[in-house]
Amino acid sequence: MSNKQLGMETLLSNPEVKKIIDNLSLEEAERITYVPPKCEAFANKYSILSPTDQYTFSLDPEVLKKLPRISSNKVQLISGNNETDEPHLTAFTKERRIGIVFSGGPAPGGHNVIAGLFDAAKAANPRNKIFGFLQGPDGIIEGQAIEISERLINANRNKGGFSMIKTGRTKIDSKEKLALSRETCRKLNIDALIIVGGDDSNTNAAFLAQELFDDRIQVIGVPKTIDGDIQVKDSNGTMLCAMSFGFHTAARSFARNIGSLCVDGHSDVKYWHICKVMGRTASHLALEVALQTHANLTLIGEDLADYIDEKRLKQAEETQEVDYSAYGMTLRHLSRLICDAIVKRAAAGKNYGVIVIPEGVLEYINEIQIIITKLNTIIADYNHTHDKDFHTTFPTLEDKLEYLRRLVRGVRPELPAGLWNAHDDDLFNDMPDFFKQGLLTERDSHGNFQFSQVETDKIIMTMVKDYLDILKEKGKYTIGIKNDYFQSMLERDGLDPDFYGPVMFRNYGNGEFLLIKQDIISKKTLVQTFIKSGKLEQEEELPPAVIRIYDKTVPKFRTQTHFFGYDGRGSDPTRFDCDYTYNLGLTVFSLVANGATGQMAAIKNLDQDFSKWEPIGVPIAPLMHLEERKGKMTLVIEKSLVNLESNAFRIVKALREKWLAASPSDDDFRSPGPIRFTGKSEEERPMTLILNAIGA
Ligand code: FBP
Repeated sequence: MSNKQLGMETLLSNPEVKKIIDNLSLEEAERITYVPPKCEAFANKYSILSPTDQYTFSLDPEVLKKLPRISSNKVQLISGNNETDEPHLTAFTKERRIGIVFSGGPAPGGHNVIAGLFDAAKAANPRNKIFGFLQGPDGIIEGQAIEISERLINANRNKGGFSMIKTGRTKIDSKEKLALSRETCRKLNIDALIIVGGDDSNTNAAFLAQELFDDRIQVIGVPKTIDGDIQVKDSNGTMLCAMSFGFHTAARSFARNIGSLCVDGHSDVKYWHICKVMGRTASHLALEVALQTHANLTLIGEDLADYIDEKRLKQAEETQEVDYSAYGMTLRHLSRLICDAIVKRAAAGKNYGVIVIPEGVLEYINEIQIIITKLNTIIADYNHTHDKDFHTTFPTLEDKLEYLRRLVRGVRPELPAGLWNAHDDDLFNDMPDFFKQGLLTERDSHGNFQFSQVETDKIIMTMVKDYLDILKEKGKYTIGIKNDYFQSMLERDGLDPDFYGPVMFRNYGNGEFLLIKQDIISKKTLVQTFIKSGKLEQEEELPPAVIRIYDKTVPKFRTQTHFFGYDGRGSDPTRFDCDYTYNLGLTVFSLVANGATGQMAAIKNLDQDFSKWEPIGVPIAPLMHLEERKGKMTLVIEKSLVNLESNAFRIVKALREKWLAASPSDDDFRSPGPIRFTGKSEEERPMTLILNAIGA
């Protein structure tokens, strides 16, 4: 130890050290001072709502029955005014107590929703109070809330996460929970409840709006989810809400890292990077990542569901039969498609690359979807008829499997006939344990299957590896050798390439990359081929340069797996998400101050320049449809999936071969770079939005 070493106390109190280890990084210190611009309507002192018949929806009859109080809501246009009449002034500036809650997974920008709401509420009446319910809907049920202070807001402006009040996934779905929520609102004298959440949470907001209508408690939803699957169009196809908040940031965050993996792969040329990206059902995030990075292969779940096996179809036509298995993707077939891509790149000398797999891809594989739906029903049935839930009663995989076996033997005759039969049991038992475990994993409080808990990538890639081994044995998976390289390596050792080349390669003299003959699958068969051709004597050895070249044709399939999800959800928001969420917060206050309920705050024209953004209120009830949840048909907001007719998807599809780059030309990767808060180098809106708006 040196004598000059400073004591720890002195070191820690050194101003330079203090600055370096401060919690607030330089980037965040700059972030919290950013003031998002306001939509034109909010540049005024007051805002008013105008219900419009310009946008119409078709209502599911079940909605009319279950949500009569809010089912006739219309789209509300919002405009600003610096002067207003007395009744509106009184209503707008009335003292209010507004509660806000985050529900579901975090999404970048949530803090700015609160900031926008806070600023607008205080500007309308400084006595207005905003309460944040803690840890999601549990905070409402249990009456746990904090008053949001200016100090708290200022420390969190433009920052990622939901850490200010945390979040949770509880659903307010029973009479008891509803009664407790009502009690909390009454105790706190809450005038309006704001639910910031995804499709399920906004569904919940609609039911709360219905239930709390007579208590005169307004309920407003805010479209949050990195999955990007809340998109609202009216029945004429006019886009009212093009994207939930958080999507842009999460996609940019994943793309930045996947872009770096493209660079790494392209540099050390030995790994296939397998990147699973979040998105429980919809593949919007994977699609945006594909556009941002040009990864070699991106699976889009919705595309697989639409898959038709032309070869099988043709065979069936010839035999005049109907082959139902030709429609829709199987796991086996999917693994074959991935192998095809890998084999093609290897033939062009590229035994490396990047594959993007959306976490919800299995939902689009027919055989798996059927198993998931059956298990949903079985688990829901068990929970419904027993005191202890399925997962507590059957803690281990073996316990669960035993219960399923009992079902085959008919222990629950109440279940639909043959719901779980011997065929299902066999199919299920053929799967690896980790997959079975994943499929049996606990459903979330909304009854959703938790795809993030399943090692989707492992399941697919295990099958890919197995099939690649078979292709390797058949001599079909081989690394192409650049012709120039072959020539120079042999000439360097004084050998004539034209003497050896035609014996070894199936395309010698034809093509930039030479492919080893299919029946040369080992050094032994290489030697035998030369002996057979008369260019090598028995007992004679092949020159080392030829052996070295042969070794280079033998592929090793090496993978590195990565999961992108939670990192993107916790990322600091892009400027797009900062501006979007702040204006959503302002919209929320406008809806509340103008007496709306059962509406979702939204910003129209997100695909256009900020000057064209229009705050609106979207009625939640018409967005609902019936869907299977926990084994029952339930009214929920319909998720928006990737539209296969959209520009964004069609472009990705058209460029698939180019980005696969299974050709002598270089890879086509694109590096999106980090999320940048300042400067002009970050695109202003999600690429998907910009592309889909072209020509619309
Ligand atoms: P929300 O729909 O609540 O926004 O959450 C989306 C999501 O991030 C999915 O992409 C992912 O499957 C899931 O949350 C993971 O949930 P959990 O946080 O419970 O692991």
